[in-house]
Amino acid sequence: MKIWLDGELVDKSQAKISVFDHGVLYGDGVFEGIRAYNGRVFRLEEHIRRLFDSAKAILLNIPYTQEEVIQFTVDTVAANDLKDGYIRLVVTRGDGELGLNPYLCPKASMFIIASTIKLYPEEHYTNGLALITCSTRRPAPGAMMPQVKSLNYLNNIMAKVEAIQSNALEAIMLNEQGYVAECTGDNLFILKNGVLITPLISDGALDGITRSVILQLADRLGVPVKEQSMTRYDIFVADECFLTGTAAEVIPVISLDRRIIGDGKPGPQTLRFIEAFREEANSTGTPIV
Ligand code: PXG
Repeated sequence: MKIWLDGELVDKSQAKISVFDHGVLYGDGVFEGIRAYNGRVFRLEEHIRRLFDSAKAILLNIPYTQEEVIQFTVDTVAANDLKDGYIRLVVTRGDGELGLNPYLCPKASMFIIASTIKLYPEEHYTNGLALITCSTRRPAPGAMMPQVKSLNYLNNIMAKVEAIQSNALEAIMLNEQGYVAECTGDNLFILKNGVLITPLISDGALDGITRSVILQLADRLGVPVKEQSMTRYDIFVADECFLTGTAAEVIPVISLDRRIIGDGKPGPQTLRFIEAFREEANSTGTPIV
C-alpha cells in the first residue's frame, strides 16, 4: 500500500509522523473521508472544499491549493490501483513543541490513505438498523463548532461505545437542547406523510456531503424536503428513517430505542433513495487517471 505523505508516495511501512505532531498530542487537525466508485472519486471538489473550510475555521494553513490536493488524492488512489475504495485525507498542525501554542508548529503535515471501509454488516443494508439514543451530546456551538471535521472525535467515539454496549450498531446524538443532531458518523433523515425531513445543520449536524446528495436527489425524485429541528418523538412516529454518510452510504433504520419505525422494514421511499444514490455514485465523479 502506498501512502501520500507530505508530497511523496511512500510505502505504508515508511508512512510515519512525529510524536511531537500536534495532531497526535492535541487532536489538532482536520480530516476528510471520501469514496471512490467505479473508477471515479465521488464529490471530490466538495470534500476538498470542506477540508479547506474546516482548516480555515481552526486557523490551519494547508500549504497547497485545493486543485493540488484534488490531484494528490487522485494520484494516491491511482498508485494503489483502486477503482472502488475509501480515502482518508488528514491535515495535522504538524511537528511542534509540547504546549498548546500552534504557532510553534512551522508547517502543517498532510497524508492521504486510499483503502477500503465497512461500517455496518451487509445484511443491515437490506434489513435495516436498530438505533439507540446515547447520553453523549453533540458539542454546543460554543465548544468546537460541530461543522469542523476535526481530529477530535472523542464525543463520537464515546457515543459509539454507548451503542456497542447496548448491542446497537449506531446511536443518535442529541444537542444540548435535546434536539436530534445526527448519528456518530452519519446524518439522519425521516419520511413523514411523503415529506423528507432532516435536522438543521445549526442543530449540531455535520454538513454532510452525502446529506446534500440526498437533498439533490429528493429534488430530482420530486420528494418535498424540510430541514427542521427534530426530537426523538418525530423519529418514533416517522413512516421511514435512514442514515447517510460517505462511509455508511445510505442505510435504512427500522427502530429507535425499541420503538418500531413504520412497519419495521426498510421503507419504499428509502429504497428509492438507496437506488438513486447508487446510480449517482456509480456514474459521476472525478476520473482516476
Ligand atoms: N456526521 C459526522 C459526525 C461525520 O463524521 C458524517 C456525518 C457524514 O458526512 P459525509 O460528508 O461523509 O456524508 C460524518 C462523516 C471514518 C468516518 O472513519 C468518517 C465519517 C463518519 C464515519 C466514519 O472515516 N465522517
